[in-house]
Amino acid sequence: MTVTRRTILLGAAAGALATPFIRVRPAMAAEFSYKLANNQPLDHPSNVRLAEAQKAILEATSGRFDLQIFPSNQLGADTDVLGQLRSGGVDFFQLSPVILSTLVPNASINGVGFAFPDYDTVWKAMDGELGAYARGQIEGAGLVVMDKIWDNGFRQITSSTKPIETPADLEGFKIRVPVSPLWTSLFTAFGSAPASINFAEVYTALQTGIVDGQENPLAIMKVAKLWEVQKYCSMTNHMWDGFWMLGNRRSWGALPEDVQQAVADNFNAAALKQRADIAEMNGSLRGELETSGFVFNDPDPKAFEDKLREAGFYEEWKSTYGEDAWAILESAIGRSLA
Ligand code: X2X
Repeated sequence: MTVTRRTILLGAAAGALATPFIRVRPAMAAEFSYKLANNQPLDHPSNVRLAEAQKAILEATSGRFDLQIFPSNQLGADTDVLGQLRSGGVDFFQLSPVILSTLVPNASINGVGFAFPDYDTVWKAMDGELGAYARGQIEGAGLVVMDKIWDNGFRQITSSTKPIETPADLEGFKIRVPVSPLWTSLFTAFGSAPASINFAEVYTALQTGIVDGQENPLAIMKVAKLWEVQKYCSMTNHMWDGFWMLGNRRSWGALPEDVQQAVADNFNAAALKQRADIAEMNGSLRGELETSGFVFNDPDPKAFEDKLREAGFYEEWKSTYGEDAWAILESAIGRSLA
């Protein structure tokens, strides 16, 4: 086996190299040294802004609070790290609400297919009533969550075999989805063959042909170098996805109030900067990814939404989430889905 940067990262993903990549050492041993994990590569805007937040918190607390950041699934795949967060092995974890639904079922409501038309609607909803509803559910499950959600982005479908132009192109399509009932249900409604695979394994799954496609926002495709193992990128915008900043309740409770404040303020401020970074990237990424080899197409989203409705997808999820949660979603987007 040739050792590449990728095999090293896979080793890291298995926990072999549990040394934080991003680290500014405090002058003296900090009173609180907390671990933060996420699945995003080091050059994703999340990790760029987290590195700044780490410094800012160290300064604001006069060196009392030191954040150790473990990007790229260094501490394990998402569903494993969620367990570590619950037990306190990890103190903070940035996770998609849609994956979080494996623990907090209604947290995935922002991921309902084709619900959000644009970012204005997303931020109004997630900084407003829909976000408050989701955070209430998360806190009810015993986790701490910061107010501001970070951006992952609008998700697009890539394939090694063909562009996705119509819903019929998804029939029988072997596609990787993150581990979550909502994702599996969405692609089952299209008649695809979805495989639940954690992000840590996605590049290899595509490279070895376990699946023919996957779906992610353009920023993830860039930092994960997915053009190396995929050819077509179809701009379906089928779901908006973010990352909640989650905390272990005991770890959080052990911090004095002023330290909690410094951490929360800096995490929330970093989230807003990260949103702006992704918005800026969105302007240039398509061209960049085209240069790297992706072939783009723009399917009509309406046909895909209609197909989901015909398949009973919206009715099913309305009854799963319940009338109250569904009403908050529909009011946030200003239209009825089911
Ligand atoms: O796993 C994915 O595809 C990713 C990186 O988008 C999420 O965290 C949901």
